[in-house]
Amino acid sequence: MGVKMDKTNRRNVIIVYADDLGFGDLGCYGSHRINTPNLDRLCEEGLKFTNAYATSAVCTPSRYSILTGRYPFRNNRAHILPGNAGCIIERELDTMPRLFQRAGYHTGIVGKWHLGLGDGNSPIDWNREINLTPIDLGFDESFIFPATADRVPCVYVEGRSVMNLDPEDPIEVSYEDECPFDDIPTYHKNPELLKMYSSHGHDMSIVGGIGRIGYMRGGKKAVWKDEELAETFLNRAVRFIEESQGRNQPFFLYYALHQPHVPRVPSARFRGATALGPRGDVIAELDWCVGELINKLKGLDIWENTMIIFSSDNGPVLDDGYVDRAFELNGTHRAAGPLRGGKYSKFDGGTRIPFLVTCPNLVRKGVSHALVSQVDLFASFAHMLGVQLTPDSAVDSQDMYAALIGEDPAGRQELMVEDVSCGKMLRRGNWTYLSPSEGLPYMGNVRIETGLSEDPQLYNMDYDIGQQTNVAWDYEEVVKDMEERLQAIIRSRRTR
Ligand code: NG6
Ligand code: CA
Repeated sequence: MGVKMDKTNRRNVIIVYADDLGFGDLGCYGSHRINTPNLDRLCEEGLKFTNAYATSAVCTPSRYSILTGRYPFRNNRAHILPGNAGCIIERELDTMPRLFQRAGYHTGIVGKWHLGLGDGNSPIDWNREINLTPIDLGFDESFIFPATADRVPCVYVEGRSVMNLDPEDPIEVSYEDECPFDDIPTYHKNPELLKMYSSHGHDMSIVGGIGRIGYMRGGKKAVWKDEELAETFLNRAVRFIEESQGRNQPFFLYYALHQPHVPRVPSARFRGATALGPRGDVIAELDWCVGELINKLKGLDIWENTMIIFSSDNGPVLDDGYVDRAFELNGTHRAAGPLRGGKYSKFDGGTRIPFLVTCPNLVRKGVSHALVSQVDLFASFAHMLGVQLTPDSAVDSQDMYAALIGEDPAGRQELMVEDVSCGKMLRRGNWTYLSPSEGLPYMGNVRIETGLSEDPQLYNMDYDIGQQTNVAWDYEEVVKDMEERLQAIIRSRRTR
C-alpha cells in the first residue's frame, strides 16, 4: 500500500454529482435555453467528455458503482431504493472514500445518498443512532438526505442521526401500500394542503405541501424545506472544505446535488430564472451551486490544487411524476441532446451523461471522446494516489487516469450499462449493442422510449448518435460477439 507523497498526488478531489441531469442540459453540451455560465466556465478550464457513461439509467445502481467500482449487477439490491431500505453497500466492501482515507485524505459526503441506511437486520429507528451510514463506509463526515427528494423521510441525516430531531415528536416511516398512520396528511385525504400535484405516483404522505413516496409521521422540526435544500447542502460542502483547511491533509468530497430530480423546488432567487419552469430553474440553481463552490476554492487559494469531476447519475426526464409543466415549457430544449431515450432507458439517453474534469496544471483543456465509465473513477484515483488495489477492490473499475487527464484519447475498449429493469447494453468502439429483453418500448407516464425490444439492436454511434437505424441484421457476427461478451462480463469472477 505504498503511498507516494509528492504534491501532485496530494490534490484535493471533489466529485459533484447531479441527479437526472441530461447530456444536453448544460450550455457547454449544447443547451441554448438554460444558461449554465459556471459549468461552462468549468468546462473551459478543463476537459469535456463526450463518451462518458454512468453504469445505470437510474440512481441507486449508478451511485453504487461510482462508490464501489463495481457494476450494479454484482449486487442484487442495487435498484431504486425506498427511503427505509437497509444499506446495500456491505460494511466490509472497499469504497472510494476508504481509498482516499488510505492515502491520508480527509473525506466527506454532502447531499443525496440513496444507497440505504442501517445494516438491514432490523427496520431503521430514525430516532436513534443509525448503525450503518456513510460514516461506516469511509466518510469521515457525512451530511445527507437518505434517499431522494420525493421519498420520505424528508430529513437530513448528519453522521448517524437525524438532524433537529425532537424526542417529543419521534419519526415513523412506512412504505406499506396502506397508510398505517391515521393522523397524518395524505395526498388523497388532504388535497387542500397541496402546492404541487402529482402526475403519477407521489400520492402518499404530504410533506411541505408536496405528495411524496412513502408515509412519514412526526419529526416536524427535522423536516427539510425544499426551497432550502440547495443552499443547505452548498453551505455544508463549503463548511467541509473550510474545515479541511485547518488539517494537514488533502480532502475528498463527494457532493451529491439533489437537482434537477423531482420535486423541483428552487429557492426564491431562482424561481423564474429560465423560461423552462421549475426544471430549468433548478438547473440554473445547480449551476449557481457549482459557481459558489469554485469561488470558495479560489478564495481559499486551493483551486490550483483541486481536481473537480462533475457528472450526473443518469439521463434526463421531464415529467417524473409531478405537474411542474416540464413538457409544456420545454420548447426546443433537448435535455438528452442528440441522444435517444432518457432516464430509465437502454438507449444512450439513459446513461451517457455530462462529464467534466478540471484540475489546473494537470488536466488538459478541451474535448475528449475517450470512452469512460463512472465505475472507472475508483481505479483511476488509486493510480493518481499511488495506492495499490487489492484483488477484490473495485473489480469492474479500469484505470482511466490517462484518459481523465487528457493524455489518452481512447479510454476503454468497451463498457456495460443497465436500464431501469437491469437490461444490458454493451458499448464497444462505435457500436452500441442492446441485448434483447421483454417489456414495453415506451414508458407512457414519463414519455420515454425504453429501448426494450425482443430483437437484438445494434447501432453505429459514429453515423447514428440518435440510434435510429438498427443494423443488427447486417452485422450478425458483431451481434453474436457482443452478446457473448455481455454474458462473459456477467459471469466474470469478482476479482480484479
Ligand atoms: C420512480 C419515481 C420517480 C423517481 C424515481 C427514482 C414514481 C411514479 N416515480 O419510481 O419519481 O423518484 O423512482 O429516481 O414514483 S432516481 O433518480 O432516484 O433513480
Ligand atoms: Ca437520478
